[in-house]
Amino acid sequence: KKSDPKKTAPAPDAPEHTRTGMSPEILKAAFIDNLTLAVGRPLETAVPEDWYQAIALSVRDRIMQRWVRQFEKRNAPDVRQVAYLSAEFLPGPHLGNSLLNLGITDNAREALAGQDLDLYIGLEEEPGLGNGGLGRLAACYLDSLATLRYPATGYGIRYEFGIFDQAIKDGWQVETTDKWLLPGNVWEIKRPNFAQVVKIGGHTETFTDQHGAFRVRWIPDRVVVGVPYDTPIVGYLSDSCVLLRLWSAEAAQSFDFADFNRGDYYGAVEEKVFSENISKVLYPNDEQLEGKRLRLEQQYFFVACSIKDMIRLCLRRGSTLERFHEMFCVQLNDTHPAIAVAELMRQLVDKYAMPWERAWDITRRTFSYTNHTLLPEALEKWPLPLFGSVLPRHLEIVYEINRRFLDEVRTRFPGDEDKIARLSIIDESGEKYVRMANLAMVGSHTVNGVAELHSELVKTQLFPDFHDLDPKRFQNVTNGVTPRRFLGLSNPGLTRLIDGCIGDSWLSDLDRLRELEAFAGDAGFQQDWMRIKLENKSRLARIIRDRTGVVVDPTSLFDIQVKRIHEYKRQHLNVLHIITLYQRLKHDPRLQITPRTFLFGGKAAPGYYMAKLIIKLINAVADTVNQDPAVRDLIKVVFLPDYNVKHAQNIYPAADLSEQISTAGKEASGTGNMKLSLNGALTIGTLDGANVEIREEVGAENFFLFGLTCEQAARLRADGYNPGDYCHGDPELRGVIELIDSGLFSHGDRELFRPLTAHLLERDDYLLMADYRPYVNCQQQVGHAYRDCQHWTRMSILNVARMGKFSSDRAVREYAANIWKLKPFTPDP
Ligand code: NBY
Repeated sequence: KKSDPKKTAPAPDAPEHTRTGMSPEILKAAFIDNLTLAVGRPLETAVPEDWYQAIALSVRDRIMQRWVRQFEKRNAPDVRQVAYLSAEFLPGPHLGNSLLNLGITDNAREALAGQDLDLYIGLEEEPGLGNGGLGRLAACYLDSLATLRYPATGYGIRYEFGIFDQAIKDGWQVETTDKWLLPGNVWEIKRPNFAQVVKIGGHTETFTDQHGAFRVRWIPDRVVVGVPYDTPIVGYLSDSCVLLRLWSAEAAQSFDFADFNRGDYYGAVEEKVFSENISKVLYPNDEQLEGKRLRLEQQYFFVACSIKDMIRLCLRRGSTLERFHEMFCVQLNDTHPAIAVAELMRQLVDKYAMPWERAWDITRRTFSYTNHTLLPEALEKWPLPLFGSVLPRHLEIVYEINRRFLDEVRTRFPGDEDKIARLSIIDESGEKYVRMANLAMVGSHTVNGVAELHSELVKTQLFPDFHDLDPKRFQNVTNGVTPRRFLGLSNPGLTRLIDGCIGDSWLSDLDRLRELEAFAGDAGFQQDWMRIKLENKSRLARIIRDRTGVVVDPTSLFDIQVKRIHEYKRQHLNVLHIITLYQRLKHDPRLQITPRTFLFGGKAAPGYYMAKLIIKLINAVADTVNQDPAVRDLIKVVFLPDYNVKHAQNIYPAADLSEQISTAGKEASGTGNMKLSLNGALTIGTLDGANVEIREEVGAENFFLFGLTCEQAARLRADGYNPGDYCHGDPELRGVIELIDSGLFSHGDRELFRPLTAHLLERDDYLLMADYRPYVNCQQQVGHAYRDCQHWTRMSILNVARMGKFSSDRAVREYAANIWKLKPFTPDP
């Protein structure tokens, strides 16, 4: 056994500041101080919520110490930092993770002698400021940026209401508002002194300045104030922090604005309410755009605040804006912040009177853009009249950017007007739109996809014309996940076992997990491995029972699909398999199958009818199957409501099988696939997104592959796909569809699921019918493999051992080296 002493308590020879204030004695004093001074509670009457606050504040104090100590390093003249612009961040509860990253979990436990730290950690409401993978990825990257000591800020929106809470009533999803701020948020610090004023609407005017130059000014019809709230994020066993700076909209109080509401008190109040609307609520759509004015205002609001903040910092450090791109690189997390391209141009040209060419050069050197989707319905475009009415000056700037860009294109491809129409930032094929992806492309020096396959498709399917123009601009950075939260924090049992085997440096050097390969065949190690998985499953079984009333057997195969509900992710293909097993058990009362627990979790966009119907179908099948004595408890189906980061942390460690079954070519990367495999689940999956690379890493023999490849899918569609043929040619599949249509799962209602089955038989955009038989057969192999405990465990160990590549540390290093050209801080002496 190797051991690495720095894991829990900083070693005696660790840098001074990482040692002080971390002992159990000092932590205890800090908890009590904060309980008294900040929470204002006598020890005797303190309730768990008070303790949570006191502990969290004490932890925040220690993070702030690191933040302040870094001030000079951060502000040194040659330091370049990355601004990660994202409309979404899904950090998950902070306390447990911060304790882990500071290396003081055990000391805090000792300081609380006898009290239940886990109870306090469990009280924290998570900031649900994102929809899914994209928001969670941003949070993983902040963890890695801090851990690897890169200078960075995450800029986003402090939504008052994050992603809705999901309840299930009568099998249907019901949404309620997420009130994450109600109990207060101890992690954030309001910074009113760095507030920014943002203009919206109105018109533009031209004028001649004192030097006789032709200039434009924007006369808005509204202004709002953006107030930043800062949450420092500490790195793992690092003296480094990054900042998550989220903007909240407030009314402009002192702004002497037009005279229409002078003396009009109620008008002024209305104005206030109006302003605050901007950061009120997160749009709960993933992969489906909602062309609402308020959404565009949100995007512009946080982007304008963030760009102005960067300009402020640049000038405060004594630099001129000529060097803006040397001080900041800005990563656009999808196109949601793409308006930043036009906003930086506006600032440089209109406000700082820079010549266009110079400003454009700086802008192009500043931005890079990450694409997260190929789905056409998810590509952002704004109707031109709407765009112009919210951002009149930006529309002019976009036109000018486009004019100059298309002039260049014309000289390279003379006469190719079709190409020009495809490249144009303005879609003029019918009703006119501003294409945000084209704006992001034109305004960035680099664009990247999020998995190798996806990055290829970005070049060949999504932006072939841009690729023709400048292939060097295209890169791949395969996504990664933080092993701190998703293994160290959420799977302490497995973490201890791994520590005991290979030492504990793997948590910040995930490639070292490879050393586990040597133990994959070790009988004793396998025993421990299985015992921990069973403990994790038993814990999840209790949570399932408490939250849904369903009793599941922890020794059954835990077959898990947790992610947003979407047709392309094919939760309903999973359901077709469940019904297949059900049908077999009904036909043959003595059939032996591997006992399974099917677990689903995920939210549907509130306006996405088909996704909601899929949730209803899962619950309907669950009700029928779980009750039916003919099933003999061999299969259980559970829909765990309100899937979020907190629940995910309980689910991943308990998974045996990870369902990654999207139609090939549709899932950009996936990150849940990585988290599940990192916790020892085997994957059943298609060759889509990062599944391809996961399979490459873990070895084909440790991965259950099925289904069409993306080339085969394309060919099938091109040749004229007829889903009905598959159904009629496969009696078992036909039986499954007929069973749904019979009303068996819907109290005799034969119409309820008809839209779903009809779609599968008539259109089947996501090729479920074509992939059904390969999937069901592959699942049979899974069931069979699970019966060989030793072999399964060996595959599980090898999956974990080979997950090193999928650390967000690797991904962030790639961004830093290849895109941002960023250097980490040197550690304190
Ligand atoms: O980004 C996801 C991809 O589907 C997944 O494959 C990938 O691993 C992950 C990280 O790269 N995309 C995603 O989560 N997208 C959204 O949440 C989202 C949110 C809002 C909007 C669009 C997409 N929107 O248009 O408002």
